[in-house]
Amino acid sequence: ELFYRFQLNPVHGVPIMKPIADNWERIEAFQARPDDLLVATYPKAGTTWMQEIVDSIINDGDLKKVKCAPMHVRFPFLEICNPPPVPCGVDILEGTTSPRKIKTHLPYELIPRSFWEHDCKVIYVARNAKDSAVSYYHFDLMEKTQPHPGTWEEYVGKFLKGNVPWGGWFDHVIGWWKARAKHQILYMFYEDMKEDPKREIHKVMRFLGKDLTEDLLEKICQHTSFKAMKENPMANYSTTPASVLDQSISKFMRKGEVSDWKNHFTVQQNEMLDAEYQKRMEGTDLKFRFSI
Ligand code: PPS
Repeated sequence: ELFYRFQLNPVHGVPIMKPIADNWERIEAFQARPDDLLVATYPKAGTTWMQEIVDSIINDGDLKKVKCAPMHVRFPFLEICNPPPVPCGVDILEGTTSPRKIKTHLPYELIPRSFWEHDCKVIYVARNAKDSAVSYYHFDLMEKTQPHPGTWEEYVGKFLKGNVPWGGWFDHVIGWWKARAKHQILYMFYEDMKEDPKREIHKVMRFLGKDLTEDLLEKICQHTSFKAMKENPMANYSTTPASVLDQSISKFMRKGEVSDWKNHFTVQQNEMLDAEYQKRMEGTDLKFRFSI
């Protein structure tokens, strides 16, 4: 079988899946172009949702274009790397015509410097730690290349220690938050997007320098709703083989809600996370909502 659950190897102290760590020199040397657009997230923060929004805006709401190919083709994943013959993200991107749309889960410190030399635009999406953990746990059960999450109890421990692919949630959201001072970064929150999708899509539109009509905005809202994306084979990863993403275990478009963590965290696990949150967020002006 081509795919198996990879080990995590540290890259500059961040646990990264082995094939990505093995390819690190090429990822680090990646050549960005000034008109590249990066969507950066900690895993499970709403990456795919933002990607679909961005692609819809860039294509002026022309859904025929947006539905032309699965997400990973329209919006390649920068660092992703599997054993040959599957091409790595950097190979795919080198052969992609501009303007490129690029997905990454890399923490700010690991982004290839070329992106900053060209002052590329970045949209970062952050989601509260508890819902991120729940979503990541279910994903790791069904994503067959990532380490097995173990029990939920075990997973909460690993998540808090940052011993999961792409490292710790706290370092990630804080690192990108601080980076806003230096770069063109639009920092978005999953909870805001759930609260008022049209308001948040409008923000993205402005950041991309677009000015779409109210009707088109409405159309994009509909097209990027959880229900529509769950049913859209070009957005729901149903084209990915079950040997990699086994959606009979858990759907990629699983629940799409804020505060599902209340159905998973025990009182004690919740207190543990709250304590860590207090400690780690102190001194930052970054705030998350755990319910809306
Ligand atoms: S990945 O693998 O990191 O790219 O995953 P990512 O896309 O970041 O996160 C998947 C979670 O986002 C939810 N999702 C949505 N929520 C609301 N609206 C829309 N349109 C939407 N699309 C995806 C998806 O259901 C996953 O969250 P959970 O909580 O597991 O349902």
